[in-house]
Amino acid sequence: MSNFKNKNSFNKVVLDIKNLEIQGATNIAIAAVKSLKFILSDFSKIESKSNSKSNSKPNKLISELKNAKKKLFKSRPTEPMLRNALNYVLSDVDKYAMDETDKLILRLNHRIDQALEIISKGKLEISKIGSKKIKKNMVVFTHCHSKSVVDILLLAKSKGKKFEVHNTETRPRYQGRKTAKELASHGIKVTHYVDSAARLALKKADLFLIGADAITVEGKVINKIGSELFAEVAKRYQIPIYVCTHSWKFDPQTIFGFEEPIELRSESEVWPDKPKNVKIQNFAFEQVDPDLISGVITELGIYKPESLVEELKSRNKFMF
Ligand code: RI2
Repeated sequence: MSNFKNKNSFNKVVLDIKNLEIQGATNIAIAAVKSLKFILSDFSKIESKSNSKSNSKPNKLISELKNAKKKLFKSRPTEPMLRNALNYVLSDVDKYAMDETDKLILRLNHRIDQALEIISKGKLEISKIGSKKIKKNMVVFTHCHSKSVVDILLLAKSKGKKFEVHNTETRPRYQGRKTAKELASHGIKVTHYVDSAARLALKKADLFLIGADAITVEGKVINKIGSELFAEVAKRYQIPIYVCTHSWKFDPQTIFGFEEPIELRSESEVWPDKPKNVKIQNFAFEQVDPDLISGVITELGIYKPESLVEELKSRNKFMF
């Protein structure tokens, strides 16, 4: 990209996603789709400068976009929503290789706006459906920071529902603190626990809400490390577990036998000055077995994990 500023801006988004400055699967997908606009605006400038060749072919633009997609895909490996959102914008870009560049730029900007609108409307639907699960005087347990879960709780609060939240700090990046701060700032009573005290929190809970980073064809939900551990405990105390997520978290590649990669993050995130001969395993996520999940709250409605995949095949055809 010729415009150094925009190239920096695109690369900064990739870095911010990688180091969790931009956190949460939905926010990551939104930031990735928006970052394509930096590339398109560079090419618009080139086009307007060389307006003598206004019918230039977009092959350079198309290859820049494909490189950008690869960089964004690599920024966090367990994020099918990022991949699905970028594919929604770019999957048929080769079809327009004979278009004029400026026409393709217009088309892609429109496609980006459509993707952002689908995600935004989906977030609202998830909040509306999920907030109905919050009953008066409930204790809700949650882990990590899921904007989908937080938005459900904030909407329930705005409807005058009285409930409290018990949540875990979520080592090593402490995303649970983000949840606690956000909920408390809206007047929701929050009790915060270290991760290893989650059983004490769950014993008091009526409902367990978590987000998701990925859903596989088998209906497995991949979410922050600790989710399956806490789901096992919740099962023991017969606490219903609902996953709150946009349907674009489904990974269509898992239909063809691909395993969703589980991101392994740096040892230094856990113990910066660890002894040389100590190995640290810092998996960001783990799989939650579909049998432990009461339902998946999506913008399409609430489904058992396995039946969600069938619904997706008819509703999100661009993925298949
Ligand atoms: P929303 C987060 O991962 C958590 O695992 C959270 O449950 C999930 O993304 C979904 O978040 P990280 O970015 O899409 O903290 O619901 O590694 O915001």
